[in-house]
Amino acid sequence: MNQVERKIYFARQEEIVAATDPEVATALRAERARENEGLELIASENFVSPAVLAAMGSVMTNKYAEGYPAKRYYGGCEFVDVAEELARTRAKQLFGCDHVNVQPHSGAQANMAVYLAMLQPGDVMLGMDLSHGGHLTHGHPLNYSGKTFQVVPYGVSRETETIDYDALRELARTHRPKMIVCGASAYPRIIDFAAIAEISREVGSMVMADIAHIAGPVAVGMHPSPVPHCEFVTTTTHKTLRGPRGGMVMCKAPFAEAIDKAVFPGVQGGPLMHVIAAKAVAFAEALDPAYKDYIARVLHNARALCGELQARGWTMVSGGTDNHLMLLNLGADGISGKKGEERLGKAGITVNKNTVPFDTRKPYIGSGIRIGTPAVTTRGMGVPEMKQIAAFIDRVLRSEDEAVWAQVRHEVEELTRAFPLYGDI
Ligand code: DSN
Repeated sequence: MNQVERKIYFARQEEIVAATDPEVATALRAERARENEGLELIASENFVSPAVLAAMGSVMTNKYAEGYPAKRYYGGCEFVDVAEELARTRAKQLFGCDHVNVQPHSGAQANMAVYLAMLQPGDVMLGMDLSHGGHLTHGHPLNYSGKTFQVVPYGVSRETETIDYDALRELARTHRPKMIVCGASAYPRIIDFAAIAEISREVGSMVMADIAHIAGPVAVGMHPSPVPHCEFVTTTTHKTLRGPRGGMVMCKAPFAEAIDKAVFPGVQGGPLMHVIAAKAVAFAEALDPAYKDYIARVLHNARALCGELQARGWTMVSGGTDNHLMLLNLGADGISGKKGEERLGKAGITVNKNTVPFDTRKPYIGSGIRIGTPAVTTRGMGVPEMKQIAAFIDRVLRSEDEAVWAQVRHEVEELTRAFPLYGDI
């Protein structure tokens, strides 16, 4: 689809909505303009292809299909079965797993299904602390995982700000968890899944690796895969994987039945068949050699952006990045992550505030900002643009002057105009 065709396609889509609901159509148009005109640096966001979007906005949203292909509780499932089978086959090919369930509506529900399948309330679980880069569903006290299981958090070392595998081993030996949960939502370094699996074997526990953020690099072999080492691997499908918003669970063959039962009827009812169709499309795209090239550019851009920010004097958690994201530590005495996020937002640069390891500020304020390159790379940006973006971020974070932020916003719009997304508005 070329730019003109995209423009017509999206204008038509909005026109169809506008005929029934002008208010929602206005919001759709405004969101498309926001995505087009700004710099999207939220590490967990991306821009899906028109094919993925079209599959999501398709008639498959009309269909109830509780159950699994060829074993449904509703009639008329022959075509949604095709979509789900394609998604399953392609996911297996992409990650080399024994079994996959593509029905989880989100990453949180994928994780919940694994816990439901394998753990009993009160069981001991090791999970990475949210403030060290983990995830709410890895045992945070405010999340069902933390409320249901006895969670022992692990984290990064104060010196290196990278995962402290020795401390993790000690915790595992002391607490003998039933499950070790690894993976992260704000961790810029390679995760040694083989080492964690070795610890789990030593203490007789299982491992669940949540690769929501790094699924893309894992799929193309640019991050070590947890699949050979871990009993369970969960992911979302919309981050580096660049598919529709959703989740999935991969597992070793002996757990296949338990996982399927945990997803349905355990934690979910009817699957979102339009989203599953879009997952199938996204997996086909990820199997194309062009996707490997895309991930290589995401990683290259992250290193370039990180290096350029460091050269301008900014501190990065762990001193750099090996993946698609970096965590800029604004410092306990500097402006907060919240202020940084707000300021950059005024300049048309979207990031999210984040705690940094051993942060003294609350999560809603935070001392860091998380920055990722998947979305800007999808737009076609490369190293020269990363240098420009680093300069924008530097100017905005160092200035109290709204006029400077407005000037950067103007320059951001100029830059993004050269990389149109979904057709110009
Ligand atoms: N909200 C996701 C992220 O931004 O990383 C994690 O669930």
